[in-house]
Parts: sequence; C-alpha cells; structure tokens
Amino acid sequence: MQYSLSSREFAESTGDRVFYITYYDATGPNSHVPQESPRFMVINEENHAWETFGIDAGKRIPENHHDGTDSTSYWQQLLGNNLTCGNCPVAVPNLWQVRAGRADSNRDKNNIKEHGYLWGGVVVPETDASVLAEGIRRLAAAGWPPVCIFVCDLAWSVTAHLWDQAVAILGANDEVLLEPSLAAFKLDPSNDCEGRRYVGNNFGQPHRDYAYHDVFGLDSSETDEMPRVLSVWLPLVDVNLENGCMYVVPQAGDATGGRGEDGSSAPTFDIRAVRALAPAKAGTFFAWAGNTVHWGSSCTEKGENSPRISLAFVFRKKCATSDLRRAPLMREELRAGIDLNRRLELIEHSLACFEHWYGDTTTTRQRLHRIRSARGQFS
Ligand SMILES: O=C(O)CCC(=O)C(=O)O
Repeated sequence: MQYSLSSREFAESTGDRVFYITYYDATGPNSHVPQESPRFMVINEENHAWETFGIDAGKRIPENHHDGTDSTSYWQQLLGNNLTCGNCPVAVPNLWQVRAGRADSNRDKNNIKEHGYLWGGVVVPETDASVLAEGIRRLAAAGWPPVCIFVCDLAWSVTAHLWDQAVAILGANDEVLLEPSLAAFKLDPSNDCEGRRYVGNNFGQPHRDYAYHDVFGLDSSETDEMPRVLSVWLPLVDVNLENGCMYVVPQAGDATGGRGEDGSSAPTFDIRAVRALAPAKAGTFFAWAGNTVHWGSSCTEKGENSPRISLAFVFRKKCATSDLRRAPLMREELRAGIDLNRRLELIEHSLACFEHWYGDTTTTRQRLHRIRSARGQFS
C-alpha cells in the first residue's frame, strides 16, 4: 500500500511493462514540484477513477462550501443515523473496547516473526464492521471515495483498537505511530471484470509496502528481529476467493525478504508458497511485516452480491523511515480527539498516496481541499 520511502519510487509491474512513479505533494504550494528529482515522471495514463460511481458521479458531489459540505452535519446526514461525525476520537470508547475482541499477541508476534504475516481472530464486532461497510456504500452512492469513511467517529474507534493490537505486536507503546496513508476499498465487480481502475479498487500486483531496510534498518543482520513496520488489513464484510481477498507470500517463499531488490522492479518469490487469506469473517485482524509480498484480488462475477469492502493501515515504530510529506498520527493525538479538518486532511493526503493504483484523484482532492479551506483551518 506504500512505496519505498528511501527511493520515493515505486514500480508497478503490469504484464511486461514497468511504470516508475514519483510522488508529488499535490496539496502543497509547490504541488508541481516532485519531492525529489524523479528518474521518470508520474504516469497517470488514464483516469478511470470515477467510473465506479457512474459518469455523472462528480455532479452528485456539491461543488462548493455553500452546499454545506464543510459542515459536520453534511457528513453526518450522508452517513445516516448509525454513524456520528463529532470530534469524538474514540466514540463510546469503553463500551466499544469491551465489545471488541482481543488478539493473542504472543501468537501474533510469532507468526509475524516466523512467517512475515498473521491471520488473527475477529477483533472488530460484526455489527460495527457492517455499519462501517454501509457507511462506505452511502459515500460511494453520493460520489465520494471509500476512504471518506474516516470522517466518522467509529472509523477512529476501530483505528484506536487496531493501534492497540499493533502496539502489542511491535512493542514500544507510544513509540508506535500511524502513517498518514489510510486506505479503504470498495470493490466494484463490473469495473473489475472490465479490468478498469477506480478509487477504492484492489491493489492487485504483488508488492512490498516497504523495502527491507525500511522495515529492519540498514545494518540489520538479525533474521529473527521483529519488523519496525506493520501493515494491518481489516475486512468489513466476509471475504472469500470470489469477492476479493488478500494473498501473501510467507517468508518460506521469499528467501531474500527483498534484500538486494532496488524497488524499481516487481519482487521475486516462490509462487508455490502463496497463500490466500480467505475465507474470513468481517472484522478479522490481518497483518504483515512491511516488506512481506502481498496483493489483493479483485471481485469476480460470482462475488458480485457482496463485493469486498475493507480498510488498511500502516503502523510503524518511531525509528522506522516515514512518509515525510505529512506528519504521522500519534496516539496522544487520537486520544485528544481528531477534528473534522484533520480527518479531511488525512483523507486528502491518502488519496494522493495511492494514485499509482487508482489513477488521478485531483478532482476529489481539490474538493476536499476547498472544504477545508471553507472551514478556515489549514495545518
Ligand atoms: O486490499 C487490497 O487489495 C490491497 C491491500 C494492500 O496492498 C495493502 O494494504 O498494503
């Protein structure tokens, strides 16, 4: 879901073509200036981003702040009665934490260490997962991308709970940060069957979120070390082989773990080792070390009655390489409360992070930017 932060380039291999992608801070004053000199320019050959919502999707999104998009109540109404969009970071935290499941952190740690990934238990109650999934459907129906679910409090309650699980695995307590690249997926079977990209699609090419040295450090020679970067993936509906699931390459099939790869070509691994993480219930906790090879499958025709909806996060230790374009989230920040403006900022940034999968997201990011501008708060 990320890119190699050291090189700021990412190779997406499609068939026999490799595209080199360099990131721009599309929201800043120097939006045309790459963060570092690119070896190759950005490719966004086509923008299929809105096809999932229909060709007049853009029209359904109010164009300016006079329509009220800058108000909490706009989002609140859009999401319906089951979701709140206050400034409450962890909505009803105590009650929720009691209902939520706890992971077995020793087992989880061992799985990450030995296999590079873990398939945990259900840590988010099914009712909450399905309320979030419905929120994402409502956003999509109104023309907004799935990641806008992070305007609501429950998404942050879930994030806080997953954060606890990540801390239990990575250790280091408040030293664990959340990268400002949130992902939400809502697969669209008809686009998937046509092979079209759109915002919220699966990330379908085998990839490592981070380079080996980003995950274990430059001078690491210890193979039994715990990673510093953990990707977390949470399905909000039941997933199976047909509606879009995750695939991972366990360490046994990935002898190098990415050591020696330059990040500009597709990772090499033993295809016989690949594991499908399915079937799994909504709310199941999945995680992998940042350098583990993985990908998400698209939704087939057979899965069209319940296409996959999911969330993804990257938690990392403070000492690991980070996204320098936006500040990571700290636990204290979440505890103190993330206001709507910060939520929108993160959503906008996250869209930019994944354009190499989605296609161009400029129109949506500009809308979100105007909303923040109308709220008069820029960070
Ligand atoms: O959900 C998917 O399709 C891919 C997810 C992924 O690659 C990630 O979270 O890093």
